[in-house]
Amino acid sequence: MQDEPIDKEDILKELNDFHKLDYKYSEGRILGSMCTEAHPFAKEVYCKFLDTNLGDPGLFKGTKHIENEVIKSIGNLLSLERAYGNIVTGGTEANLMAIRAARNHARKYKGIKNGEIIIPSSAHFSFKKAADMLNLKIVEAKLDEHYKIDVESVRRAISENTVAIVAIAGTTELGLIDPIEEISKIAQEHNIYFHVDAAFGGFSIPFLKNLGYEVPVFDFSLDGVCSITVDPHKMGLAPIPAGGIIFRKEEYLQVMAVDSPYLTVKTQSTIVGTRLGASSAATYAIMKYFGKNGYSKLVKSLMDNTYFLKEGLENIGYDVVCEPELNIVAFNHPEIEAYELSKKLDELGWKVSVAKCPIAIRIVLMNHIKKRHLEELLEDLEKIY
Ligand code: 0PR
Repeated sequence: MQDEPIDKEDILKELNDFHKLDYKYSEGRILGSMCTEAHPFAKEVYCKFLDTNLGDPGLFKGTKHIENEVIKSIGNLLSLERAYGNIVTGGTEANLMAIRAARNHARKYKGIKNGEIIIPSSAHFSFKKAADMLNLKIVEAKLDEHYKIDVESVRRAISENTVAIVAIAGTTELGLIDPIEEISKIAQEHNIYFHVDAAFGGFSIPFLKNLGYEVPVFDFSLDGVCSITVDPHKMGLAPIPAGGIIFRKEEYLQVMAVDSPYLTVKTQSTIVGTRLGASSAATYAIMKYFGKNGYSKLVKSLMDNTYFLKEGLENIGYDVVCEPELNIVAFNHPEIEAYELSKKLDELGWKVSVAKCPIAIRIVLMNHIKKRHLEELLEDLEKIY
């Protein structure tokens, strides 16, 4: 740091120059992101709550009330009347909290010391971080031929050390929904904690259902489901960072509680201590502002774009790897290998990502990608073809 203060104008100029190096969502070229530009109203509210700290909720009673209300609303969306949980920094922290709750619960009530978690091989890498931090062994369940968790593989993976089973509602790579209902039954039969990672799908599946799409049940209406991750900063149009973790019972928070004697609240269950109230306030604002109908309209337009892209790709001759269930399309050129194709697209300015299972170009149809961008993309893909 330099000794003397620098003028605001100069600092801003410098920062703007750096910012110019960033890709902008509005350019419609970011095709592999699960985040998008937050809604302007959510950003406005976020700024108003920048100084609030939910780490000491007795000082910020109003903002704590907002967080509780958001958790209640998201819980209701997921068929849970009385929800417990927190708005956290993202899906990673939400999944970490769920697995920590499961581990502590199993340790307390079953005496399990060397715990294992069963996750599908399609699970997001955040579970690897959680297992590493919580000293748990990962047992990977296989996928079936449709790239969804194989139910029998889960059954076989269960041992006396299993502390949690995880399934995904909206996989990171393909946007697929695992057979949650069947896994929920297995978890119940064996009295094992069941966590659903709906970081991506949680803010769209309920609305798709209302719109009449055929989507499987994935939420708390299934008795075996103990917790669900659902991220406002993905499909919820809230600013980053905003993840959500919803628990069915308060005891899952209690088994994680540590004493925080000098604070206004005497125990804390979250991973993070000092934490943003702005994320809760912005999520509250956007959920009220959109309502169910607003989100339904948004999700419908994203699904329309998804089918538009899928059909466009098939018309040119690309192979779409699976029927999209949510707003992700994964595809391959019949001959050009996916990494090679992604390089060619990159040279044309398109920022795509490559899925690993199966290897394919993956496009997440978020709100910043408009029909005109897809038309341009299809034109480029036709030239490459
Ligand atoms: N669970 C699922 C199913 C996810 O897809 C993700 C992230 C997480 C948990 C973790 O969430 P956080 O990243 O909020 O902690 N999925 C995206 C991914 O890894 C995140 C992402 C977003 C990546 C924008 C790139 C990007 O530009 O692909």
